[in-house]
Amino acid sequence: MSYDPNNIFAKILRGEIPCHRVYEDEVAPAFMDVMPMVEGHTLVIPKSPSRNLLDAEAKVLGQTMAVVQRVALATKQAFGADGVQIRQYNEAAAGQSVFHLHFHILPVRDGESIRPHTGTMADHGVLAQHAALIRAALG
Ligand code: DGP
Repeated sequence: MSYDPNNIFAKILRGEIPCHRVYEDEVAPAFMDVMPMVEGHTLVIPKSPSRNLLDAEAKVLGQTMAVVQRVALATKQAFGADGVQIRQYNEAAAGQSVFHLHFHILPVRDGESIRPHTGTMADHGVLAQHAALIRAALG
């Protein structure tokens, strides 16, 4: 299957759709997931187009993981989490619904349960507050 440049994350990258951005460099932006599985659920998406990990360039994967690590540390600090889960889905059969490579960052506290992947839309005011916490942690 080929890359569709009209997917929702490509539109976010082009600035056609708003998002609650927490970070951006030449490799990848990070922004709040609108259907968070936990408080602070953030997405990192490389600027370079690929459907998912399976068709991404190895160099892009390496560069993107450095951003994932940086944002993971910030979400952990911002939400007082005890750990961070990284999730990434490849193709619909494996749970992928947006076909531009992305990494889910889930800061998790001890004993906290993670909501289902296909959740409900969060309040935008709350997402804005959470994004501000992560930006502050990023310094
Ligand atoms: P998946 O492709 O299954 O890894 O999940 C896509 C995720 O993207 C899902 O957690 C919900 C989130 N999402 C879907 N549409 C939007 C959107 O327009 N903006 C943002 N920020 N997140 C979105």
